[in-house]
Amino acid sequence: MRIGITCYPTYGGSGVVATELGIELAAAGHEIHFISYSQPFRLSGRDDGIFYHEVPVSSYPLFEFPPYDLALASRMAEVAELYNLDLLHVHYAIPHSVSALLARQMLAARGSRLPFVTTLHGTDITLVGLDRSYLPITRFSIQESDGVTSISNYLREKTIADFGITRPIDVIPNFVNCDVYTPILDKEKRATSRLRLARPDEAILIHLSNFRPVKRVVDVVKVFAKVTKSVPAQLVLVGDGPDRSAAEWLAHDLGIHERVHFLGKQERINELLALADLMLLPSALESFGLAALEAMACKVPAIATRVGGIPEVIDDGVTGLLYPIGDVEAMAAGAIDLLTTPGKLEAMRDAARKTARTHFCSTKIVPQYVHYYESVLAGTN
Ligand code: GMT
Repeated sequence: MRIGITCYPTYGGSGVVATELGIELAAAGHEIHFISYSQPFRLSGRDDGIFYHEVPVSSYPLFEFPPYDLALASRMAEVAELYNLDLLHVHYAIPHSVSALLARQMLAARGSRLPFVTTLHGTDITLVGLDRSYLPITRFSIQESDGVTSISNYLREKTIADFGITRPIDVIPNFVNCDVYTPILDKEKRATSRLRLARPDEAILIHLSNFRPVKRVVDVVKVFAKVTKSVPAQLVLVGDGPDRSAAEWLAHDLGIHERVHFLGKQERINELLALADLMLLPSALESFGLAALEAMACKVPAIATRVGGIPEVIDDGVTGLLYPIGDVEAMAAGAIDLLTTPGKLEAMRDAARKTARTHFCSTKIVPQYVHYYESVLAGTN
């Protein structure tokens, strides 16, 4: 198949899923065309079968807000025609599904068919999409999509309830490449690599996000401050965003800044995750929690919140621990218990990897997308 993919190219879960999907589909022999305002950050630019088409957005003194959604629709239609695309797959409804709808209409007027699939990821439904200025058009473009998928049951139910969507929505969960996101089996190699971040007797806790308010990064530092009073440990924070400075100041004010490492945006996240003992993910909401899944595949269980789709990924007490939002006391107690009770963390590490492998490997999930595309093209979805 020749598939056009549109996503936000920046640091964010929906862009990660879209990019990894494109890479997997290309490896399976499909031709993938990314259409976005810049190259998705996980694309190397050298992958066979993957093409990138930039969307130029011209400015003009009259435009206070240059209309990206229109430029995107034009480029989608153009790329579809030039490269004979079979379908478009857009990730994150706003504004991508609206642009895809326009592109489909433009091509229909020229006698060509361009069905599009919208994948709902999270804040497009739970936050931004609910804003009155976006809700009617988001609802319309979801309803009019040729196929709609959601990354968790939670998000599917939420979309139906809050947007009154009546067309079918299929759940295709997020996935991870279990050969790339994998534990370091060689004990000596792992121990040597960990020395870059911690002493041999110290635990490594990790957080990975875009540091938006919904991630509650300040809670990460608060939990760690309590853990480090009982257990020798280092905290590694990967990513960047609006709440980074608040977290940096808190680490400083609590006098733990020498044990808290803000690494910023990193490329080989799999290698960092594999060095950690535990992930901290105290988000106010996650429709799925891709970061937790990536950690689990590396044998790193997460201390997380019982919100949104997280319970669909983490089995509380078996593959991680779940707590109410903001309960830093309990999260710290859970982490300390895991790190100090002999055998407990090891059992959870094994269970986390097993769940990732059994339910969420790309080898299992990507064929579901291919099957879904086929049903959209056949009009049977
Ligand atoms: O707001 C974000 O966290 C980014 C957002 C995105 O779409 O880029 O992430 C959402 O999609 C991810 C990939 O499907 C999910 O793993 C995240 O749980 C989800 N974030 C939220 O629901 C807050």
